[in-house]
Amino acid sequence: MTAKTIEEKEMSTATAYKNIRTATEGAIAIVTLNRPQVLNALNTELMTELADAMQAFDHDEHVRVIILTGGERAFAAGADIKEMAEESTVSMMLRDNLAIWDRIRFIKKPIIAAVSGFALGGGCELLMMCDIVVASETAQFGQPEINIGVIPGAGGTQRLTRVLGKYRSMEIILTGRPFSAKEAFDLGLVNKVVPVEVLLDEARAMATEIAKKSPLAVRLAKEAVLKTYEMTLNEGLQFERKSFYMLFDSKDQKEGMRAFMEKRPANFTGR
Ligand code: DAK
Repeated sequence: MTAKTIEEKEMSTATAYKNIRTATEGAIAIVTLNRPQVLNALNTELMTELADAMQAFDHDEHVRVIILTGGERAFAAGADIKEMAEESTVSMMLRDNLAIWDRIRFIKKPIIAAVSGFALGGGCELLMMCDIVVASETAQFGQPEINIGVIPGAGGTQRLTRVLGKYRSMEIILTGRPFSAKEAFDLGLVNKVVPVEVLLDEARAMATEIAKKSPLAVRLAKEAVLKTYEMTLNEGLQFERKSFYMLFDSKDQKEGMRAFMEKRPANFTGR
């Protein structure tokens, strides 16, 4: 992959979105949050566009991996406080933004978050809906909702606790304190911390590696790992076994195993 920037590539990619940018590079789709003037605050319009774009890439057979990123200063500084400030319980319930967020939760293709700068509140929750997180050394994480009189509302209390355990998660959510990329790495919240200049290249390298695999196997592997959160060990093991057996009806399984025996790289077609 050349060091071409996303911006350069996007000049040839026309999109109708106002708050995000999208581009494809072969089998990799890149979605960039783009409201820099408010540090990519996640308002309803942006979240709707994000869910639309993610779903479109999920249905696009040429795309195998999605990278979700923001700007250098902010991945996203949370849900848009100005949009929410005067809402009531009823209006929040009627607006039902969680339904939009859920559309991202159900994306079947792997999503790699490439995070630089602020990833706070809903921004941190958004990256926790991704499957792999690469962070720049300047990334800053946190669940600061407690500072504005609310609590995390898009999965923070649940997903952060599953990753960090009760005590560390409790401290982060009750104090609202931000934490660095290094701490996030030590806590197991991010896969890798890299200099900001190579953040996207690192995400691309991971995406390129995953894009070479059988998309069917990748899809079932993602589904099986996520089942850990919802099933008992016994149910999860049964789900895994059935998914494993299912793959033996695919051309990719035959191709993968034959390629191994013939000592050549496999060419997976997703069939
Ligand atoms: N919302 C709206 N605008 C924001 C924003 C936000 N979250 N974060 C920053 N901005 C805006 C600022 O207002 C400012 O705009 P202007 O005043 O210039 O018009 C601009 O971005 C630059 O920000 P600052 O001037 O504040 O920049 P600083 O470098 O001084 O500070 C900061 C950066 C990130 C530390 C600070 O902006 C900050 O503390 N931001 C708020 C962080 C925060 O509290 N985030 C959590 C929000 S609550 C749900 C889904 C999601 C959620 C809940 C439910 N459902 C589906 C049910 C999520 C909730 C949240 O995320």
